[in-house]
Amino acid sequence: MQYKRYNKGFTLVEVLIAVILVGLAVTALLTASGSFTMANGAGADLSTAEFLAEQIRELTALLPVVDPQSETDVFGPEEGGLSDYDDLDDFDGASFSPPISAGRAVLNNFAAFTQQVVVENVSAGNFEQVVGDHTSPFVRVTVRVFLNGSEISSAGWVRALY
Ligand SMILES: [Ca+2]
Ligand SMILES: [Ca+2]
Repeated sequence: MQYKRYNKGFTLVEVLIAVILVGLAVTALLTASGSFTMANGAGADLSTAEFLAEQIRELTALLPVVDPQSETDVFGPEEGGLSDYDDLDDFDGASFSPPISAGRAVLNNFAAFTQQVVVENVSAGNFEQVVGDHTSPFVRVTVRVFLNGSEISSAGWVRALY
């Protein structure tokens, strides 16, 4: 007798359990795709930050480590502003917000980002050790990239004077 009842279809309890299971599965899927979207957004910001640090690297790559005229007399900018910067240490302490491109163009599309540049001399035997300005032939450049005031990426590299 009882097996006939099963053949007639699903009981209310079975349907309710199925509905709950489907609901749980959908919730899990939505949660997973939500965190995926958030991770994707953070990834895009990080890619932008790396791109912006790379702009500074490209911009300064062809500049001499010290000023062509004053050489090691001055550490920092001898000239007025960004368009006149012609050596690496001119960029020490510079902060660009909106950030700039390798061609020194203002990148208004990335106005929420800031590039901060630090240029320091480091010991020939240990690039982690900062020494006095112009007292070693090695210079370390650090670019920190901020998004809305929070640092999200940084890049550093070392250049040699000779
Ligand atoms: Ca200069
Ligand atoms: Ca300089």
